[in-house]
Amino acid sequence: MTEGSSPSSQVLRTQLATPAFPRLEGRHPCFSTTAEGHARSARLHLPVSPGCNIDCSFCKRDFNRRDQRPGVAIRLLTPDQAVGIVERALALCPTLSVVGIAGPGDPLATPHALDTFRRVHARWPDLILCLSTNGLMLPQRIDEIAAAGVSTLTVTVNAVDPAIQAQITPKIAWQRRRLDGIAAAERLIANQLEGIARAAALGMTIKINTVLIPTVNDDHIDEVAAQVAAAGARMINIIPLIPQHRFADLPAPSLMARYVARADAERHLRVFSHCQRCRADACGIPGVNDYTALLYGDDIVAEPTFSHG
Ligand code: CLF
Ligand code: SF4
Repeated sequence: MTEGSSPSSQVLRTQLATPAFPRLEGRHPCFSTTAEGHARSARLHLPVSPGCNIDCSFCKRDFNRRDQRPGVAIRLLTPDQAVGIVERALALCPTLSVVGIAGPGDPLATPHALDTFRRVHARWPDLILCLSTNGLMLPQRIDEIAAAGVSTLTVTVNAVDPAIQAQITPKIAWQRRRLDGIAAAERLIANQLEGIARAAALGMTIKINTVLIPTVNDDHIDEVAAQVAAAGARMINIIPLIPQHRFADLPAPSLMARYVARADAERHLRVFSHCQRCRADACGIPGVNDYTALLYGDDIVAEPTFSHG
């Protein structure tokens, strides 16, 4: 038997040819799983969420025109301005089918994201609405999220073991108090898993973003994938750490470490492998075209780094 027709390569070919989410295939770049599907439609990110309620060790939020990474935008938009940007983006970008909110901070830490989604959904009910969050506020906000028209959800889950999570996110703001260390980690993990389960019960399609952090969570990916799959997630995106902020001295994961992590995750979930680590104001087909500069009338020069996705 040649390598090209081995059982494992046949499984891979079948997976690549079979949409995991038929309703979203070709319409949502981050929930399309065939070779062509993810490059067929565009997403627009609306940077309406200024603040965050947790403190990740790899996160460096900023407003600039250069960094090509989550957590960065040219400027913050009000919900009103965001509606104007959607109108402009629809005129500029013919394949636009998804409006997402993914920062620059956490979309559930302030009310602007849900306010924006409600306005966009009322005016363009056919657009797919996509939310990316750290999950701390998911259980409290899930009914509002569903009512606003959000159908695809990404939750960033970097660990399900509090001892590991406490290294990644050493403090959080919860119910007007600060929680540190293990207490913070336990609360965040519990809310993430409960939020995923409740979103799944409401019919949302859920992807997990997991930042692969050498020496911190690289031996833990199997467990993360197992627990989020059991909670109701359908896909996982393993994002290599770009060392910055308190993790500036860690190495970026090697190609082999990324392969092993994806293989570990694949035991439990479909693995998304086309992530472009988008800015909080990205517009276009990820990795194919970018209308952001035209949309805002500004030049953007790419400089790859990473924080929240
Ligand atoms: Fe945006 Fe994220 Fe929705 Fe996609 S991005 S909120 S799920 S519409 Fe996609 Fe960009 Fe990777 Fe995110 S390529 S960073 S996974
Ligand atoms: Fe908040 Fe996301 Fe930054 Fe973490 S990565 S501190 S969740 S904005």
